[in-house]
Amino acid sequence: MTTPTRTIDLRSDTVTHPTPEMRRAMAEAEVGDDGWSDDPTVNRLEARAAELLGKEAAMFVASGTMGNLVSLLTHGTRGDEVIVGDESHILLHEVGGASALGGLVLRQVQTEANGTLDLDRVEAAIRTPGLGFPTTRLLCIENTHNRRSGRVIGPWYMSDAASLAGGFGLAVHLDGARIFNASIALDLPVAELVQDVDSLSFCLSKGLSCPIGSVVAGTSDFIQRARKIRRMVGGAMRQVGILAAAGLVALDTMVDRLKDDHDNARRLASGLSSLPGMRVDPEAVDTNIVVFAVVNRDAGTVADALENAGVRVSRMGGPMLRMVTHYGIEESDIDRTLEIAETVLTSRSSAL
Ligand code: TLP
Repeated sequence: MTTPTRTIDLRSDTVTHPTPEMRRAMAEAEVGDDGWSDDPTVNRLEARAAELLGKEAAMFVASGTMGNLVSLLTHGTRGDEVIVGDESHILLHEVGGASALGGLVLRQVQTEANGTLDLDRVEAAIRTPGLGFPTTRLLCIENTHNRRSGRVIGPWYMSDAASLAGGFGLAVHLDGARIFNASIALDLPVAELVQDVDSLSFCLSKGLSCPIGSVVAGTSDFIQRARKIRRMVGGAMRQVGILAAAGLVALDTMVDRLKDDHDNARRLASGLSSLPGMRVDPEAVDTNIVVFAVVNRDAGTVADALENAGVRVSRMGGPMLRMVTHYGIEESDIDRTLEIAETVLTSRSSAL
């Protein structure tokens, strides 16, 4: 009997499992009713996150989607306009929640190849005070940028974007689901990357490997108002220190190792770039996400063939596929992935 080989799951860093230390901390967490702000472990996580991010306050939420939704609903009210990138997660992957639940209008600006929004285009999208226009309330930036292959955006851009927005009375929200990846890639403290934004959310449940959870941060006033919105959307939880305990372990033990994921992603991208029928620029891989195009073949069929051979990837629409490196994926898995990809791409099967 042959031993079955392990599937290499590169669909996302959301597939990560908690570390043994997290599981222990979760089992032993001191808890209370967070609906009454009584959970000491949640309070510790929120205080620690706020300190790390250099913000006045922070709040635990169930997911990145909830973090963005609550932030947008705290910034704006029905009929207000929010500027988002046309390739942003908020626009494309959050079920239109800000519009459906909050009545916010999402105004799209083209996303550049490096994940930024061109500031001249942003300025052109900001409404003048005319009677017939919605009020532009907020500018959203995503760092790292998911659909732009995990590109990082440096503090210089954040500062220019914030001063443009501030000049027109707009706030800035950062979808920083993977902001710790950006901090590691740029070798800058995370607080420096977020100092110019009014609010941000980051995920504990992606590269940081927690089972559940994200954190929203901003001024004390913002977080106080956001707590009310969180409750409105059903996100006030009770003995949630069980989850926050994993978050504390993640902030202590899982940030520095993101560098391994970035090295593995670079190795993957450079290997893929030498295979026939793949279009990928290894220089554009800053962090743990490799988005690439399949040329002259159907991307869905290639994804299925990879999966049958033991490598799971995610589809990004059209010819685009995505592989994401994370805790649990080793250098040897990358080499195995490249071997499998080569076999799949050089196969003469008519299905491909
Ligand atoms: N992204 C997921 C999918 O939804 C695409 C993934 O596999 O990458 N902001 C960004 C930039 C994200 O990439 C994600 C998740 C979220 C927000 C939402 O986080 P969750 O899944 O916790 O709601």
